[in-house]
Amino acid sequence: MKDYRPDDFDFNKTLGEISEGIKKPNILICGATGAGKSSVVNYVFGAAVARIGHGIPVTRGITKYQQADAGVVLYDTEGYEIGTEKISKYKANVEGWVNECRDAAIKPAKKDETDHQDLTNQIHEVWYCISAGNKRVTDMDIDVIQMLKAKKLPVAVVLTQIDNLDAEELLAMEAAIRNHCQVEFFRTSVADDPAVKRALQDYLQWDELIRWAIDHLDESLREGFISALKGNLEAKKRLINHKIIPLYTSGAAGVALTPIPFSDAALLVPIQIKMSLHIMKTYGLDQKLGNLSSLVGSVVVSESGRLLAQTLSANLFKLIPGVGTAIGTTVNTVVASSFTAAMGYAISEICFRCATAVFEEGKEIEWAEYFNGENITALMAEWFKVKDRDKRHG
Ligand SMILES: Nc1nc2c(ncn2[C@@H]2O[C@H](COP(=O)(O)OP(=O)(O)OP(=O)(O)O)[C@@H](O)[C@H]2O)c(=O)[nH]1
Ligand SMILES: [Mg+2]
Repeated sequence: MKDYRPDDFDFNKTLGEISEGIKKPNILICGATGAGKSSVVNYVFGAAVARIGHGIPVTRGITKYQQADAGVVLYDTEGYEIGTEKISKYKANVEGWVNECRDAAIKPAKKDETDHQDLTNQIHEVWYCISAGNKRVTDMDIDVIQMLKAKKLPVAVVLTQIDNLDAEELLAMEAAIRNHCQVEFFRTSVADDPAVKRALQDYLQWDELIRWAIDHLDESLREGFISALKGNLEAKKRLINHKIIPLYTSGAAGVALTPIPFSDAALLVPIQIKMSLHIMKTYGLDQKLGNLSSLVGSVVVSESGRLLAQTLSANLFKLIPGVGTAIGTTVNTVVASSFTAAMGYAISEICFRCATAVFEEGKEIEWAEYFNGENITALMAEWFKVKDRDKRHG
């Protein structure tokens, strides 16, 4: 078997290729000064996505935040102060910008062709922040929201700072939004006082806001959005299982379309490395420690051949239908794709555990205690057993 060594791979370059392949949704963040726009963005995506001073002014009053390694592009509008003449300028600015994006997105059609919509540049959805602290929905808010709706943009109201008002006031604001804006709204607060958080927990709708945001994006833009989220590890796991791993299992099957001798199984290693880095990136672990990528890559490189041999000798593939009799001498499409799927499952589980420990429990962890051959082997065996059970139960 060709001896791959970790030095043969440029892990950062592979991570760069993965980033380039992910389409990013453009989200417009609107609302008055102090409404809590920046707080909402930091809460949902983490502070790194829209760091102060890292934005590019695209037009007067609108700043674009686009980090190379983040899956979303945010357009933050400089808020208006209630009761100033800046208000009408705000609406004109936002409208002008949305129009510009839309015009840039419609490519002139060739003869005999319908207009081709390029998704890249247009605004995909709007989060309109209204502070509950102000206790009212202004005419200005209503006006801008109606303008955006008329442009057929998905608009959600993010009702911010709900820790700043009582239940009765909250109901009155919600009625105002329902009656005058006719858009979906979500109650939020970033208050971090434990007693306030406990009191609010039944009212907060962060998860609903995120679900709305995903549902209103084109399928092709969802991966970028989900990978940019802070936390939300279950949503990330679902994305990995349903979208990311299948990408690589079909790649692996392609390599083995003509069954490859067992001795060439290392041909699958680059696919498995890229898949592993993709999974790691989706959980946000690539941000955590620069050389984690090379650790993960190295484990995959050094373990892949051994794992395949071990999986074969433990007869785990027999649990998978369609492997046939060639087993032992060649790797066919079923072996290649199920081996890759099992490895994807193992890496995803390990990353999930790391991300939970690091992001949710704030622990300092020893990466090698998670990413090692033993853990990968045990989880891969688990994957084969689950497949076998699924098979037997129809
Ligand atoms: N109590 C409370 N205060 C909040 C909440 N969200 C934001 N704030 C405070 O409100 C102020 C404004 O919040 P920002 O997130 O900066 O508001 P913004 O809309 O980005 O403001 P501009 O960028 O100036 O337009 C800050 O002092 C925040 O700490 C919240 O949920 N509860
Ligand atoms: Mg701000």
